[in-house]
Amino acid sequence: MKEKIAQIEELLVTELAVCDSLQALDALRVKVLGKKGELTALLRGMGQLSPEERPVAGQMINEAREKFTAMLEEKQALLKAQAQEAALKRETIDVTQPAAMPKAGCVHPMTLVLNEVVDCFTGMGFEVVEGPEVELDHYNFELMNIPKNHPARDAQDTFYVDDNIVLRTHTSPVQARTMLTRKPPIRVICPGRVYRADEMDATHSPVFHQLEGLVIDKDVTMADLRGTLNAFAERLYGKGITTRFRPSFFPFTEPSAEVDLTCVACHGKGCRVCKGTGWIEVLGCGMVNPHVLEMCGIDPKEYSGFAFGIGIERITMQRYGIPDLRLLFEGDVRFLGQFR
Ligand code: 2NL
Repeated sequence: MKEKIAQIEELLVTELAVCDSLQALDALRVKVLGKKGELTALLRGMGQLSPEERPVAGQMINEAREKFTAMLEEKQALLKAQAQEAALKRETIDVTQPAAMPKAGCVHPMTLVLNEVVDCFTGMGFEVVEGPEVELDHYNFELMNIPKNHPARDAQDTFYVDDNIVLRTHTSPVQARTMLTRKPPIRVICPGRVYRADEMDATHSPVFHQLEGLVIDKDVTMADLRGTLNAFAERLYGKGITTRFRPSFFPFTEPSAEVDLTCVACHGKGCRVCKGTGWIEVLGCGMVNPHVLEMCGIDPKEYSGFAFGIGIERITMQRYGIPDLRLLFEGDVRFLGQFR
């Protein structure tokens, strides 16, 4: 019996020495101490012993069981400690490594320009007003003196939601709403998205951005309009930049003008940018048509006003030399990343 136990111990010692995982250790435990294990087999074989031998053999087996169990547990503790150490090593974070910098975004060129234009006018005492992009035909067209059958409200140009509702084609309806709800003096700018049923190309988009301005007070004249726009031109483009007014037509202003700015590239000498003229077209404006004032609840005998409309895309493209409008809408980070 002693010999058999010694054999099992020898086996256990040899296998423990090469055992390198908790699973293998458990298999070894089963092999030695399990129900069908080697030591248990000795216990079963005790029936063949004489009654005198049995208690001695039983005690030897029990002592061996305790000893083997202790050996297995010692090895288990060792393997667990090794496993934990390996895990710690694997999961170590080097807190002294430099962090990967997060990618910073940047402001869209349209927003940069819009902010500049808005700052320029708020600096002169204008207030920013916004309004709905889905608008009643009445505010978008009727109040702007664009009667039924006027070419500007042709289905080719306007997105109709239904007979009475359109996607606004300019921000003028915001100003119409302002006139209807406030008393002069009024000094507002209305920036926002506007819609025209155009095909997308280098200079057209079905959605674009406008900023309109409106001033209504007693004795407002074309000189005030010119002075305001000259101040805008100098503030945005620098000293020495001035405006040139050319006669034009809009249904909502009378008289109306297209406004050119001294070419910023050549300061009026004539170059490729201004096609040799020394001037660049930037906006449309005029004195508010008395009929428009009247429809918007303002007495044209008491008050007069001027208004202007600026295309933000056009100013942005001029400012940064952007050749194609689509670059402003595509959101390509290779393009946008240049404006930081
Ligand atoms: C352009 C022309 C313009 C206006 C917009 C306006 C608004 C009211 C009354 C009268 Cl409430 N006029 N807005 C006036 C003249 C021109 O825009 O070429 N925009 C890009």
